Amino acid sequence: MPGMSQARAVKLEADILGENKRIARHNRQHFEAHGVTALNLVSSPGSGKTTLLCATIEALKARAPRLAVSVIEGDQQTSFDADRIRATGAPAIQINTGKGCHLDAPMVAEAFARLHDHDHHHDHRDHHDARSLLFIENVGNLVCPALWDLGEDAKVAILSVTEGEDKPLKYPDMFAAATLMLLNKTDLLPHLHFDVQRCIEAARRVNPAIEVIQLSATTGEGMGAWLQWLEQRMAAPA
Ligand SMILES: Nc1nc2c(ncn2[C@@H]2O[C@H](COP(=O)(O)OP(=O)(O)O)[C@@H](O)[C@H]2O)c(=O)[nH]1
Ligand SMILES: [Mg+2]
Repeated sequence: MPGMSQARAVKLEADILGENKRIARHNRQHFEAHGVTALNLVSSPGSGKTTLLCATIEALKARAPRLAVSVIEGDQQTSFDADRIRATGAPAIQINTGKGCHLDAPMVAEAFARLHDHDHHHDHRDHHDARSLLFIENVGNLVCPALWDLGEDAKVAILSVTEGEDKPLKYPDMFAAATLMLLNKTDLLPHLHFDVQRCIEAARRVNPAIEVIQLSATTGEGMGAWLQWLEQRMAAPA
């Protein structure tokens, strides 16, 4: 940074991360107090996060009609993804990070407060005792979002089969931070040279405890296992 000593830059970075941790802790307590299971979806751009979210919301409408689901969308620009989510009927708040490559805990705190206001104004159903789901779609980026705690219950890494089975080894921080890896676009496997077992081994090498579900957001194959995972996570939050 021009005009700044290295030591000062390092101190500034540590302060920002420390402040983020403090607000992430606050978010976590706030989610817990509201019975919210918050999941932070991280991946490279185009792995299918928004497609999967829309399919998940539609499937949950049939499977758990009383479950409240809301979404915080992070992108550098545009509100395209929030518009796609709102088309399903679920409330969505778009955050634009501009030059930023990840969401941080203060952004999520602010967006959650706006979602909550929305809920109070427009939804008079009494679901305050029930658990609800909050999906946070992070900025598409396999590096930076790994560093930032948002106060989520778990990070879910989405890797699509078109990206190559070596990605967990190339971007280990992300897969080390994730509780679950969703291997998406399995409908495309017949057209690719992608070794599913090698990919799972790569993920387990950086994170032996990582859970893996293979699915296709477009055909719905494997969605049942993902919905079951969500239900278990809500029943036994961290
Ligand atoms: N074949 C196939 N395409 C998918 C699947 N999921 C998403 N896509 C496509 O991948 C592209 C990027 O999806 P999107 O949901 O916008 O990804 P995001 O950037 O991670 O939110 C779109 O053209 C989707 O239609 C899938 O399971 N199979
Ligand atoms: Mg998206």
